[in-house]
Amino acid sequence: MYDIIGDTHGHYDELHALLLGMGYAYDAATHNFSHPTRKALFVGDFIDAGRQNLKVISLVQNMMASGAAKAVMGNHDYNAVHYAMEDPDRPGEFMRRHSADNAHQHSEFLNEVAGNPALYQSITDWVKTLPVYFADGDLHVVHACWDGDAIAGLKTIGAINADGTITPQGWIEGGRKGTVAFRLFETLLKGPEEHLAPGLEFTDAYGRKRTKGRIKWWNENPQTYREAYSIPPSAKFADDPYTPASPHSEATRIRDGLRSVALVAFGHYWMHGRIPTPLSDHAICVDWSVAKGGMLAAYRYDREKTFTAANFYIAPKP
Ligand SMILES: [Mn+2]
Repeated sequence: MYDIIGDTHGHYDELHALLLGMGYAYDAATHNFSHPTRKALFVGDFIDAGRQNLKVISLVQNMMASGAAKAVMGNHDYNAVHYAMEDPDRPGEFMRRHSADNAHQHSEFLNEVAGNPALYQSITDWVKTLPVYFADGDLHVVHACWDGDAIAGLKTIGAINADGTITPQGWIEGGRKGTVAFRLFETLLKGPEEHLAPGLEFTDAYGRKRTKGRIKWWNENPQTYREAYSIPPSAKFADDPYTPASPHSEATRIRDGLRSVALVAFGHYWMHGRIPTPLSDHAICVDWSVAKGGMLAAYRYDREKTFTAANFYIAPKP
């Protein structure tokens, strides 16, 4: 069955150790891993932060080509395509701005492809072959947030194909702020935010006043604001009883949609702690922050009906 592997962010040595530790065999001649009975299933975010972006990418490419792995696209992978893509309406400009912040976030990857435009192009072309979601039986996998309405909506407007890959039109609309496609891709790949109930405000880590909260969409029945949104403990209302922001709350809509989804696995949320645990019987995050001093983790799925902490696997230190 599937070994669901968290965000790698250019950390090849940890990935190599993780796969060896799970019983995958490495073939140095082809730079490929395989397992007799299992498949790797990557939740995306292969690049940025770490210094071994190309080794990670080429391994995932080889594993997918040989049938040893499947993968969904992460927001860093998605951003890489827009960063490299010229805006058809504004020649000389790119779909993702080459601002100092964006360039910095992407710098380790850009350094590795510098001077090799053919390789750079081949990698962004490969990212375009990745679907934005994956489902097999009970198991549903997406980089940041499972939202069945968003997936259906992207199909309806022609932004994704039946297999979950992004259409040429989807790539263009997804890069334009204010479009439906932009918002729906952001939900799936970066996770949803919404305005808090009127009057609620908190100060974020950068000292900015915020009235929007990042939804902890996997919490089925949040009792407090802290359980409903990622907000700092300093927020005065963190432990107040939670009420939805509005009758049409985005959080409520996504939670309602999850009732028809048996199991959901995702990355993206930079989990912390020494021992990975499921978020609930039905939800796991496999991103345990290898790129921020944490660890690379996998969840070894065997078609169980509920997730269990015992099935998490952590890479030995390489
Ligand atoms: Mn991410």
